[in-house]
Amino acid sequence: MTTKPQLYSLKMRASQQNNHISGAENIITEPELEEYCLRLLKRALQHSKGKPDFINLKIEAVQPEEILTLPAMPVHTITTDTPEAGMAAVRGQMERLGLAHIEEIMQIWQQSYAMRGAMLLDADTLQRLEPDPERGVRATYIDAQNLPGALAAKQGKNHFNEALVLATKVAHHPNIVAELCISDDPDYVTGYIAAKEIGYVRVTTLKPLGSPDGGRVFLFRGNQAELADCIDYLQHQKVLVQM
Ligand code: PML
Ligand code: MG
Repeated sequence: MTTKPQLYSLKMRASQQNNHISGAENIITEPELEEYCLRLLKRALQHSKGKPDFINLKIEAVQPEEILTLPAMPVHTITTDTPEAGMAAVRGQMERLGLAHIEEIMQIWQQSYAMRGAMLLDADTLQRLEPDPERGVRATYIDAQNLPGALAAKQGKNHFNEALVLATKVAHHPNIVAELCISDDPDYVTGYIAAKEIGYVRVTTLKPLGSPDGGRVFLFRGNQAELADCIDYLQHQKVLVQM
């Protein structure tokens, strides 16, 4: 009888004087662990945001029955040449979703640039919903499923693949209305708006090249019990995404 190898969640986060530099994660088998630890360590040490003075590698066992497997969201691309045109494209998608308070949400999005995690915002009352507003909420315990076509998502930094994995997990929760994202990497200007109704809509220019500004907002609609469920899902549910 052959036994399946033990699965592990591996997470890396790196910072410099408490400022976030880089974070990444995988869900992998025991034989892959050494290789992926090295990959994430190299990634922490070679980031365009600077040299970290703190690197944390966290390894936790995961049981197969704890994992939810989801198909990746459909992807669409809107090509824009300037941040202004990019932001206008995001506004257009928010209109398609029937969101009220679009301008307010666009303003509040900028407050997420200083946060470690994402902002969780009530889509209608605009109330901030994170238990710790400085830390924000983290959508974590995610990876691309280990299929041959998905290896690019697991090996080396691939902004698009990693974001599609995260966005697929986030949008799957019934009380998430949409997600807005700009990368905090100075050399990456493509961002997205994602939602169940519209899929993952990439917008190719959302900020000027060289800008370190970036952050995520998860728009929520629901009651208190649904909020608790949503935060627990985002932070604890293990998810593998079929790319
Ligand atoms: C990040 O750097 O964490 C966010 C990446 C956004 C990727 C957008 C895309 O290329 O589709
Ligand atoms: Mg980054």
